[in-house]
Amino acid sequence: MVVQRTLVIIKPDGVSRGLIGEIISRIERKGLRIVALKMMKLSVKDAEEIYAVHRGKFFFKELIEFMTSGPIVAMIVEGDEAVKVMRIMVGSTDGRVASPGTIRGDYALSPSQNVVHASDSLEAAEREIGVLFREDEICS
Ligand code: FUP
Repeated sequence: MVVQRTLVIIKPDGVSRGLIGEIISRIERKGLRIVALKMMKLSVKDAEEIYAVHRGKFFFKELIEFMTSGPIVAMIVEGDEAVKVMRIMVGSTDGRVASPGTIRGDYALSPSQNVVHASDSLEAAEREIGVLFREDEICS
């Protein structure tokens, strides 16, 4: 067993559409553990840090505007191979082609407003968690 932590964000569209409970339920039912959780409004600086790898790409400005457009729910999810497991549960980036049964496949119809974020590697998870959470906010 390889216990990992990953960062999951319910994006502004997920929050405004009332999907917080649904997404948290799926994570808990899977057997993953939420060890930190907060609703917040992302600052432009934090959004740019989380998506730093996309700086300069054609969709970057729109992505930052979207991620800072309303409240989000940020959480740290822990469990066996949590990074990979959450990515599978989230599904492909483009909601139009994400598989049914995944969060994006079931709730998104957009290539950009796709309800959730989940870190794509252990290194990214550690970095992203550091952007949004202090050590004393994590309940282990
Ligand atoms: P993902 O890891 O599936 O969240 O996707 P990426 O890291 O490749 O992209 C991050 C976010 O940028 C996506 F959730 C949506 C947005 N994006 C676009 O708006 N257009 C694109 O062509 C690619 C990504």
